[in-house]
Amino acid sequence: MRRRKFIQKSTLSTAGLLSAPILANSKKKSGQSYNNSETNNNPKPIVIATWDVPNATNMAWMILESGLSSLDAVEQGVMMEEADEANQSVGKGGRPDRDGNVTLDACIMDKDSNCGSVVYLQNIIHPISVARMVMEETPHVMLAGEGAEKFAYEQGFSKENLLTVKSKQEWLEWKKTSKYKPIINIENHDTIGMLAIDKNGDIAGACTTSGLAYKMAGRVGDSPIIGAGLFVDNEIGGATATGMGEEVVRTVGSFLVVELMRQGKSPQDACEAAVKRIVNKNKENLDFQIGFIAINKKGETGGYCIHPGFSYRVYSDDGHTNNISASYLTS
Ligand code: SD4
Repeated sequence: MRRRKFIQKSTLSTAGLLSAPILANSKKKSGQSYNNSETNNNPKPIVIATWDVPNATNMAWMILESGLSSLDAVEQGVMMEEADEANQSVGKGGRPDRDGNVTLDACIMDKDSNCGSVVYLQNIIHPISVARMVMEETPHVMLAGEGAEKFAYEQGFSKENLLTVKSKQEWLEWKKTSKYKPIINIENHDTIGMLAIDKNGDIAGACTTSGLAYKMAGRVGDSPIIGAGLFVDNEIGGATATGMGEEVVRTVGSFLVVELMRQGKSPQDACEAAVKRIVNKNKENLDFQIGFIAINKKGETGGYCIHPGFSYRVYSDDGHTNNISASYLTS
């Protein structure tokens, strides 16, 4: 079992958490080489993220520019949204489940196919960093619920009330009718999935969410599930998803996108094919949103969704843009 304590627990504050992962050395299984037909001989940093999250992509870009790894970039990038109380789908301020508990899911994957994940995590503002700790400090991939929370405290994370006044008020309002529709508001959800390539040409990804608003207690979606909400293969590329997690899980969506790229599709075509796979299984009922974004080893990007309204941020040498995703349905 690998146990490297590279952060002094006693010095970890919220501010410390924000900077700690930058200081942490990306690990481990180094020296693994690939016979890679898609070798990028002139790697240029790039970051792509679901939704219009300029603060997140800006942070990731700064980290890539400074020469740190794509793993550091995606972690620090999505942490911006986890800490942003105004984002009610991620981290602090996330909408609670039907019982009023904010429960968070996140996963992270690096260039060597190491991965870590937390599900149903409460009271911790940065589930993505706990997921990274699971990856780096345990022999496991996934920790859930109380065990994940206990592990986070052992690693020096502090306990925090994640239910903001605004999210609590909205939940109390919802409780008056308690209509349980596990259908995402297609205009208003923003699980943050992020993919990045660093100066070495290595790819990493992260995905973090509070899941469906007012979900059943214990419900977990696609976002912390490697292959569903996120998948990275450093030989090929990476993909991540937002939207109705159950449908992404059923098709192992992000893995599917990467495998389609392996078969020769561009990131754009791969995202489209994966969305169409889901559409074909749900022809009678498309009142849910799915959005995929993808990047390949060459730094080409793509995004596609079912309903109009999804966008994704890209930051590269070419600029920092919000891209309106093409969609299967036009209205
Ligand atoms: C989930 N995929 O838990 C997530 C929901 C989502 O913005 O994308 N929310 O199913």
